[in-house]
Amino acid sequence: MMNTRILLATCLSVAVACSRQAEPYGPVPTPAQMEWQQMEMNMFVHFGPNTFSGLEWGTGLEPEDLFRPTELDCRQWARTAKAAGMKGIIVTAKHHDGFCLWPNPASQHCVKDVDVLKELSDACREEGLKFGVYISPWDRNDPTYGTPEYNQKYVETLQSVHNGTYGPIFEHWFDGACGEGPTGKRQEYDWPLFHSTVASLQPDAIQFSDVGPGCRWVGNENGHAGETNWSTLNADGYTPGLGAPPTKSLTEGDEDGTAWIPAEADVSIRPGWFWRSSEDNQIKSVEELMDIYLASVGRNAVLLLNVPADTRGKIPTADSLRLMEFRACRDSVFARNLAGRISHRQNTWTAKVKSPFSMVVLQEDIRLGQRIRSFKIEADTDGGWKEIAQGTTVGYKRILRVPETTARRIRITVTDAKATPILSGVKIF
Ligand code: FUL
Repeated sequence: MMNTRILLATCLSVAVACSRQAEPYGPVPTPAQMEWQQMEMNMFVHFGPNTFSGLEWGTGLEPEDLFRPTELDCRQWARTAKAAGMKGIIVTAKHHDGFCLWPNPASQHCVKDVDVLKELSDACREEGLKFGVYISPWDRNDPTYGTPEYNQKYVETLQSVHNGTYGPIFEHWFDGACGEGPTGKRQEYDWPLFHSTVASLQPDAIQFSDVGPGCRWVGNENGHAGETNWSTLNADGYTPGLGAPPTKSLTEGDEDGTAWIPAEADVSIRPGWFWRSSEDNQIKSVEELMDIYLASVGRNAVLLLNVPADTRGKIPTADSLRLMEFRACRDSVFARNLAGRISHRQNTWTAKVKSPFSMVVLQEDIRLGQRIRSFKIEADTDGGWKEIAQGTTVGYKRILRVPETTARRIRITVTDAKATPILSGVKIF
């Protein structure tokens, strides 16, 4: 009887402890958002009439035959992205000039004898990459832009891309930009209709915009998330574009945000988004790319790195080489985890460590919600425990570059959290 009671009590307390631990706190990612977050780094490819005109924002008046790549090779894009360590490619299927890189039944302003989306989606599948699309709502070519009719055309455009012709689409980019100016056309976008169209055809597609619902713009085009970066956002009452949340919320999220809308940091490897020969010598250095990586992936965001295709329809050799150097650099920095077995007591995690080290990588189990508000990192050096870094949020991944440190042990203490903190990873490099 006694044993049974003890057994029962033990079972109960374990169950309580486990269920308490496993209880999610606040908003949590959907399985598709979780998968998306784990991709960490994707390639953006800007390609279209602007590649041939040298403009960043085409006028929409470009003749269709301006777009004439001489050696279009989407397999080369996919091989390059894969070798660079990217997990997916997002292409500008339609930029602001309205030109469609696929034969869009809802538009006359399209490619004539090639379907770039077909080539690229096939290439991505062959290389094991995911395929995504950017389809600009702002359209400088469509004569109906500025009238309710345009919303219907845009929906037909979405349908023709998301109807399965190009397989599963992992991310849909709703760009909020519109440069019409005070005397320009004003379009009342039917955002709920746009979002529900994509959701009904591709339920797992992460919908990017200033307010999600899948992921949010990070509020700048430098590839930098905030040092504090919550994956939660208060999106109610805001819309993409002019009605976007304040930049601080985009960059840092909202600690008390009611929806899980994590940040995506987009940036170009060149000064412009589209290729132009005059920028061939301005490709970002490996140091710049590493800084971007640490400020995006290292701050709980997904990095979307733009590498534009040239007039041949290929990723230029110089950009591709830089991507390989960037990969080699990451591989060497993160080659070997120097942390030994980790012991955990309350809000503190301690590990033996091989020295010297200069990077600390922390991860929270975000399936249970983002909880950590602040933490500190200490090293057990010859002079005793010494604080080497402190930070605010962790989220899916936080990478801290610390002064090169020689120590016997390392200790991470969560100094403030919304609920019991759960670190799922502590690695030292
Ligand atoms: C912006 C656009 O206006 C740029 O041309 C570029 O496509 C960038 C990624 O988004 O809003």
